[in-house]
Amino acid sequence: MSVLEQTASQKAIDLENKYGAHNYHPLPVVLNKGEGVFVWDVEGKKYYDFLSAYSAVNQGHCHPKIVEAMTSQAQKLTLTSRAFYNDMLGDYEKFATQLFGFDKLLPMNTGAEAVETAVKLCRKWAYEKKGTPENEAKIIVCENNFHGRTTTIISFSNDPVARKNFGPYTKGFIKIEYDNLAALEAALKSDPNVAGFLVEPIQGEAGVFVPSEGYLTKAKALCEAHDVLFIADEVQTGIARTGKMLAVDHENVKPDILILGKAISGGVYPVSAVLADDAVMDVIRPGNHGSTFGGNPIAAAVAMAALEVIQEEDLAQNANDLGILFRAELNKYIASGSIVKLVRGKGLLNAIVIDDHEESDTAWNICLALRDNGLLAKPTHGNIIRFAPPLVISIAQLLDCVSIIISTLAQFEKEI
Ligand code: IF1
Repeated sequence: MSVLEQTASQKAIDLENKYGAHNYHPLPVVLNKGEGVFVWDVEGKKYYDFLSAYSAVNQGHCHPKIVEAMTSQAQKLTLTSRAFYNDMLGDYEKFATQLFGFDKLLPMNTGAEAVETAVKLCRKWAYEKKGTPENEAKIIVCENNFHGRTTTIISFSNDPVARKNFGPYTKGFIKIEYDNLAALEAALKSDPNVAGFLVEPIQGEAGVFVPSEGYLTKAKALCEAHDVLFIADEVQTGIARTGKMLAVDHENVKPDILILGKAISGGVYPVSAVLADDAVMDVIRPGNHGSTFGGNPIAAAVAMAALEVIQEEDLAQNANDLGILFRAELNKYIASGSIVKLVRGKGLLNAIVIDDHEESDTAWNICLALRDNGLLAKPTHGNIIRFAPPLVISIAQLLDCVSIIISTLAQFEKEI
């Protein structure tokens, strides 16, 4: 790499450091092109993307069908607001509600907005349908959850970095241990004003924690028994990431409220959605909720194309099959090495746990070395590295990535 080329990366990094808020600590790589499972940096180096923008780019970078949907709609009509109808939203709502099996869809833009929408919907349902005294509704959430960054959402986070000094916090949330049905039952019994249970079918940010077999089924049954809404946050686990269209599909559980985001647009445009049946969604009346961009024509066109790609390319099956291959290959390495404690995940949402203390920078250094070896990944918490490639990855590409990961890990074996 010549000195001139090197300044291209450093220039971009320096600009962000000088003019951008420091709300992230990115891996030092500056990307300017993406295609399928690959991204390129400003020096022209090619990488496998093993983060997929936190599972927003399940269909692969710049998927031609999704990009075409965006560019073609962008030349017709981009935004009307919801003050008027547009000719794309109804088709999208019909397509998505039939695909996921719900009566209605409320369109928003980011995952956090969709989670906030679900919280508001659940509370209003409780007051107007269940007779909960106003302002008394409670929503059960899990320890180590990640549902977004708004003030209400971080009010029920237990991550001090995401929460501290952002108070005063929103009330009305009860925290329980994840994957603990007894704790859920106790919380349901503890307060007649519990309105909902908000849960990630797999806890992504916490470190890809897959709950016990049957947890979602029994949790939904407990909610039903207590007339409480089961709210599934599938922003990260949805859209085929875990080997089914939705992670709840592994147990054939239908949530009362379904939250989608990220890959519902293939990472081409901010799109999120909240789906529910009429018995819940009909508490929302004109003026109760909305957003300038929610349900805009581009979002509708892009989301339909992105969801069609998932179906046409059978990406859920690919995620399922290649996830099994990935974990099998990593487990072979783990049996022979010592630096990795375990690999866990479902479909192509996986993580390895480095056998080191939480505060160590080993996972970070491994990700720097992976970058040098042509694969981009990032630690979640401390010693956990998430691996989540686009679902379009082929077997040959996956095996190529496995050999990059294993040869990189081997560089660190003696360091621990
Ligand atoms: C960041 C984490 C992942 C999510 C679930 C809602 C949202 C997210 C299950 C909110 C967003 C993103 C946010 C991004 C990094 C990334 C992330 F590390 F933060 F936790 F994926 F694990 N529900 N997750 O995972 O959606 O508003 O971002 O569209 O904030 O650093 P959003």
